[in-house]
Amino acid sequence: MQQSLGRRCAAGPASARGKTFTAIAPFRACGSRRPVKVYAAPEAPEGEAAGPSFLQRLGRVIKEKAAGDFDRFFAGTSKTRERLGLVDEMIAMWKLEDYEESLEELEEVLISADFGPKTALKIVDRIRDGVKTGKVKSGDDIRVALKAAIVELLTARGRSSELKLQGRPAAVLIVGVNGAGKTTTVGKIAYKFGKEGAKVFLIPGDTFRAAANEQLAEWSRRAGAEIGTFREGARPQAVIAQNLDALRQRSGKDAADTFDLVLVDTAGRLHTAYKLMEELALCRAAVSNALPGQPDETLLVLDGTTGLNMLNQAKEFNEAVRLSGLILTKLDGTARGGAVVSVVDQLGLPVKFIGVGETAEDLQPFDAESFAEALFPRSPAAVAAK
Ligand SMILES: Nc1nc2c(ncn2[C@@H]2O[C@H](COP(=O)(O)OP(=O)(O)OP(=O)(O)O)[C@@H](O)[C@H]2O)c(=O)[nH]1
Ligand SMILES: [Mg+2]
Repeated sequence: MQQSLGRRCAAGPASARGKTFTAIAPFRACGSRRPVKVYAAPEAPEGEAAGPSFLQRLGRVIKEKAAGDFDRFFAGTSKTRERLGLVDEMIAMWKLEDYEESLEELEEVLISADFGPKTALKIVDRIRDGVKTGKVKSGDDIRVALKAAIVELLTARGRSSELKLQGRPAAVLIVGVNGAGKTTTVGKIAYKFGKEGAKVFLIPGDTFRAAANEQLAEWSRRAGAEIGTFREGARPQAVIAQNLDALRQRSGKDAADTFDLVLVDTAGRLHTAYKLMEELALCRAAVSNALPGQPDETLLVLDGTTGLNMLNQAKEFNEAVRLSGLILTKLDGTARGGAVVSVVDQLGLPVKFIGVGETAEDLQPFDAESFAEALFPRSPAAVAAK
């Protein structure tokens, strides 16, 4: 309740870029028991209907602009594809009269390629339906049906791969296990949005080690973003709160100090470490307390090479901080993309971005069709026949 009230207060309807935030909404209006001030929505320019905000539009632009770097994406599903090579063999030997046997084999192959038993069964059931209704007859029909089933699972709860940013500033909390690629992803997102003209602020929420701050500071230089104050060994929730408080005071005084986007980096933690997960929930609360309705996005960074363990990670992180989406990194390596289908299917969380390298440019919006295509590329013969 408090959150939705807060969101209404914090969200800005108009094209906010460059506009002065004239009023500070009183805290009571937002239903908060804490005396926090909230960024008020700017007035919509006269004659202009309240459309999507600057950041909302930006999320879309970034999605549209990204040129699909197909080669790297293809390389990125290599581990899964290696195993899915068996699908090609199965398709080559496909006989409609023995379809039950073939579908059982297909299910096993999908499980071995990290799709997980539940999701593998769902996919195979869809193909079975296709066989029964006469839509799937040949081996090639299976390939088409497989891709369609995967795209369907990946998009069942909408194709919301763009970031949903509504507040000003909009806050994005980045979480994940150790070494998943969180800090790198924070840097890449800052770079992407900065390039489009957004004013980005980074919060060094990994207080565990000084090197984490140095790494983020380096990204802030590359991305042209400002970085907040770091305190090694301090409680991360306190550092987040302190930084947001300082931001609020600055923007209250000077509109030029108002940021569009705040990205909060956090320390890596094992999803099974209860105390650390509790700490993460407090980090999220620190963001909501300072900016009611925020974070607009809480994103789990998953190392694409992890395999099905990512499902357990996603479940635990979701429980602790209510995730809004996933970012899949290291798809340029020996990634095991099959598992992500399972995570999306079972948790209903969209994949927002994929990481395909270590540089600032190596972040792409997720596209379900390209992903399915990467998992089951058409055979060279089929491509030539087209
Ligand atoms: N190849 C490749 N490497 C990546 C990608 N994303 C991150 N990395 C690398 O993975 C390593 C770990 O990345 P970090 O961003 O430090 O990961 P982190 O989750 O912040 O790590 P901790 O803070 O220690 O938990 C670094 O060497 C990154 O350069 C990616 O998409 N592709
Ligand atoms: Mg880090």
